[in-house]
Amino acid sequence: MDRSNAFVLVGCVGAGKSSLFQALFDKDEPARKTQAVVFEGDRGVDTPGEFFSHPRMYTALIQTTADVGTLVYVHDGTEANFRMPPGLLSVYRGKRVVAVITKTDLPDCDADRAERLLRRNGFDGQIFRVSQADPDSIRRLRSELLPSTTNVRETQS
Ligand SMILES: Nc1nc2c(ncn2[C@@H]2O[C@H](COP(=O)(O)OP(=O)(O)OP(=O)(O)O)[C@@H](O)[C@H]2O)c(=O)[nH]1
Ligand SMILES: [Mg+2]
Repeated sequence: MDRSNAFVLVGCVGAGKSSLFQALFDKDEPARKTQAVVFEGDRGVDTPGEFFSHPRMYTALIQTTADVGTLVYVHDGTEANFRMPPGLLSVYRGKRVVAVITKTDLPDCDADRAERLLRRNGFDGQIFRVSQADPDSIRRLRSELLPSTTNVRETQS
């Protein structure tokens, strides 16, 4: 399967990857703890936070995402620390890399702080802000990551 147009969500446990994944693909099952890599056809991949946080899982993460065109780093907007494993982004040279700051609806979310954190750590891609409570924020991101959503439905049915 050609996943060069697909995106993969990576980021810490609880960052909001699966909630975002479900919303991007317009599903309404609540996100449960992700136990394994989840593929949505040739358009998207969701990964468990453990892949990102545990060095012994990097090989699995890198193999899973090798053929995917866009890497999406998902950062919890309430989180003041940057836990991106050193060197991880350089593995993805040649891919489009974007970041998403989640949970902007929460009072302790500080999206500006999160954005500064990413920039300070050398992240120079596009940064999006989303909230599960703001459908427009999801729509904006969907139009970037899934430019032809109608085709997704057609190929799946
Ligand atoms: N308030 C609020 N809560 C959110 C948002 N996005 C996710 N959450 C909550 O954050 C928690 C973790 O969300 P998940 O989507 O399961 O996180 P994950 O990154 O997939 O976590 P793992 O699968 O363990 O790696 C859940 O309780 C979600 O309901 C958001 O935009 N706003
Ligand atoms: Mg998950």
